[in-house]
Amino acid sequence: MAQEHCAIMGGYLAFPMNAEENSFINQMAKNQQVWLGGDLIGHNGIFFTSGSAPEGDRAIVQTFWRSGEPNNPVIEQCIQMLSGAVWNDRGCALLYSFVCQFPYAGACVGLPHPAFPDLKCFKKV
Ligand SMILES: [Ca+2]
Repeated sequence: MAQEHCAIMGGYLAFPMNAEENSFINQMAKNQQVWLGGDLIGHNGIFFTSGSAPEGDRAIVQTFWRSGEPNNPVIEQCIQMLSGAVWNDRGCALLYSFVCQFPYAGACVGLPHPAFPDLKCFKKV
């Protein structure tokens, strides 16, 4: 559902590709739990990005799992960010806020953030 909501607005579920983006998404989320655009559905136990990012889905290389996570690949197939900008695998059907990422600057007033010269911007929904 979060994924579809972002798509309607022309974006996709945000996913951090490095520590700086991870921290920035956490700031956008006001340090609260949010869904990230990653899951392992149909990927043979490997987490992939999801959500129709322009560059396409890809295997997630750099991770920020909370200690002990991911801990349940059978039931918890989506990724949420917890307070502290650490990740937890979680059942995809649960309802949480989420952060959309947009591939062009005009989608977000006041963005992109100076740290993202590639014009990606992020928006909490
Ligand atoms: Ca978990």
